Amino acid sequence: MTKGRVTSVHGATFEVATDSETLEVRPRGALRHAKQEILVGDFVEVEREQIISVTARKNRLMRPRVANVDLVVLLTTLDRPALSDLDVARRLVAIELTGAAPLLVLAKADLLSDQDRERFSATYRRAAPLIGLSSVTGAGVEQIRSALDGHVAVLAGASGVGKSTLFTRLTGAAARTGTLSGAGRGRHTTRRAELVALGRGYLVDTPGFEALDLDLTDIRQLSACFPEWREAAPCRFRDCTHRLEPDCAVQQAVAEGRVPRVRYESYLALGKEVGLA
Ligand SMILES: Nc1nc2c(ncn2[C@@H]2O[C@H](COP(=O)(O)OP(=O)(O)O)[C@@H](O)[C@H]2O)c(=O)[nH]1
Ligand SMILES: [Mg+2]
Ligand SMILES: [Zn+2]
Repeated sequence: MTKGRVTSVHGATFEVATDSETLEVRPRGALRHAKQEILVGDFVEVEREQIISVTARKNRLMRPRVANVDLVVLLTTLDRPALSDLDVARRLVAIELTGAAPLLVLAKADLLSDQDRERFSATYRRAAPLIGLSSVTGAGVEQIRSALDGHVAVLAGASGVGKSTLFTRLTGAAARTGTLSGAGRGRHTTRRAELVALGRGYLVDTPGFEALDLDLTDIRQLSACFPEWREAAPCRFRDCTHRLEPDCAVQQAVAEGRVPRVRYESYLALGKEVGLA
């Protein structure tokens, strides 16, 4: 019996990378009959060219459908396209909810002044680890490469921020552009994501979170997605929602400028957006 990781799926055939080789295998009949879903990223056990079991996942993304994602690299720009703090906050929350770690990348740094970069960093450096990137000059590319090493990572971010360009710089391969529609391939052709080997890890060839639904039922779930709040001293109430409660350390930190007001406003706006009271 060998263990490996599913890196791509073609029809009923799964490519599984083990420590020493890549296998082309099919699920054993019992797995097929149990309608056991096997995703790219899944760890599986293989015996006699058949997948005999799927290891429990630590997480899964819905878009693209990938299991066991360690890191989501969120690209954002200040300009072209213009920064939306609310969009960045929404995407950071979506990443947090998957259980993957976020890496925030300020892309197209070649278009920015030092002042621009410092302003962005002042707002976001406590939200997630932050790297500046220019795919034009190459600045930050190797730093991103080392941050990804050994992990399964997905690139995410709004259209036009430079995901495909970064993917190509990192892997040397052309990135996929998302879901195909029409144009010769038949309608509703959905590509399956694949894992592309990168150092000792993998980069998913399809960007993440094209559609964003925050699946939240409680304001405290949202609150837990803002690491900045954890850094502020404890509030008077343990279940403080950091809105109108007295002696709220978060509101106080915002008032004193220790926590960026922009991030607090994004928190309030997202709470309203998903209808959390
Ligand atoms: N100035 C500048 N332009 C970039 C950079 N990275 C990508 N672009 C350009 O931004 C546009 C969108 O890039 P693309 O990789 O397709 O973005 P995606 O939609 O996120 O995949 C293209 O015209 C790229 O040439 C960068 O670092 N600096
Ligand atoms: Mg693209
Ligand atoms: Zn509070």
